[in-house]
Amino acid sequence: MSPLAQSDALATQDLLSRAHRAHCICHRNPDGDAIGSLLGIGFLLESAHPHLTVSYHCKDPVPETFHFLPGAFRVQGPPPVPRVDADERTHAEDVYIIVDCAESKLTEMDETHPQLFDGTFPIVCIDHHPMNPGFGTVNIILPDAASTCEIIVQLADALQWTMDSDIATCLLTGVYTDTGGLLHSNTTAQVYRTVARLLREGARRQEIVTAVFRTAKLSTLQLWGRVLEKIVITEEGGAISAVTEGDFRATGAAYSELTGAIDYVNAVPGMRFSLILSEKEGKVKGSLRTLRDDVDVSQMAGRLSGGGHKKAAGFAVAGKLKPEVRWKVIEAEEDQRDAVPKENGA
Ligand SMILES: [Mn+2]
Repeated sequence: MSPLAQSDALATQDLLSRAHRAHCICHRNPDGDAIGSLLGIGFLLESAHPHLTVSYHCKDPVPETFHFLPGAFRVQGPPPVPRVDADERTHAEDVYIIVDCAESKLTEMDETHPQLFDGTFPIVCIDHHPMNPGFGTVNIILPDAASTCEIIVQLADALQWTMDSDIATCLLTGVYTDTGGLLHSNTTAQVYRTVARLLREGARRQEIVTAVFRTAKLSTLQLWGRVLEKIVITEEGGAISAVTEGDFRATGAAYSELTGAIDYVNAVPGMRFSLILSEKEGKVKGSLRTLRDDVDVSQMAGRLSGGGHKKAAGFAVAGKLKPEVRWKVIEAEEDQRDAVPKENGA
C-alpha cells in the first residue's frame, strides 16, 4: 500500500504545535470508521499535544452500536461557527481534523460553516476514499487503506504518538467495520498487521465483536427480514431489494438499522452486483455491492451522481419508490389456468 508521506506527517505536526484547539470532525450518518477515527485521532492528540483543547463533532448523533466506545458521549454536534479575524495569525489557533470524509459536504457543515472550507483555517484531511479531491491544508489520503483508522495508526507511528487500550479499541472498531469483520476483499496483509498492532496495544477485540457483529435489535432483524423477503433477481444479474418508509414504520426500525443488510443481499451466488433501494426523507438511496473484480459499482453509482469504492458504493436521487406488478399470460398446457400473476418487487 502507498505509505504515508513523512512530509505530510511533519506538516500535520507543525499545524498542531501552533494550534490551541483541535476540532475533530467526521461525516454525517457516521459508521464505525467515522466514529472510531474521530475518537482515535482526538485521544491521540490529547495525549501527544496536552496543550491542545480537543473537541469531537458530527452532524448526526453516535449510533447506539458505538456507544460502548470510550468517549462516545463526548461527540457533539457541529462546532461553533469560527470567527474570521483580520489578524490571520489567530486562524492558526484553530485546526480542523476531518476524518473519513470523501468530500467536504459529507460533514454537512459546508453550508453552515463555509469559512472552514475556504482556506481561512488549517485543515488536516485524513481519508481513504479514492474520490477525495484533497480539500485540506494537509491531505493524508491513502486510497489503498481499508479504513481511515488504519491510516491513523500509520500517522501515530510516523509521529511516535503513544497509544493505549482505549485508543486502540476505537481504531480497531473502524478497521473491523470497514472490512466487514475482516471479511471484505479490502482485507489486505496491511489490515492484519494493523489489527496485530492494535491488539498488542490492548484493543478490546471481544467488546467490538459483541457490540458490532453479535448484537441486533428486534426492529433491525424485522427490517432485514423484509429486505431479504423482497429480493428479486434482474436480467442484468443484479440481486435487488427495496425498503419503503412503510417498512421502516411497520418494523419501528430507524434508517441506520439498514446498515449491514446489503451483505446478505450480496450473498446470492452468481450475481454481478447487489442493490438495496431505500426511501429516506423524499429521496431514494441506493447501496451497491459486488463480489466481482470485473464490476465497478462506483461507476454505476457515478451515473446517478453517487460514488464510493469499486466494490461498495452508493447514490441518492430525489423521489420515492413505486412497486411494480407485472402480469404475464402463460398458455395452459394441461389444465385451464389462463393467467398467472407474477409479482416483481420495486
Ligand atoms: Mn471509512
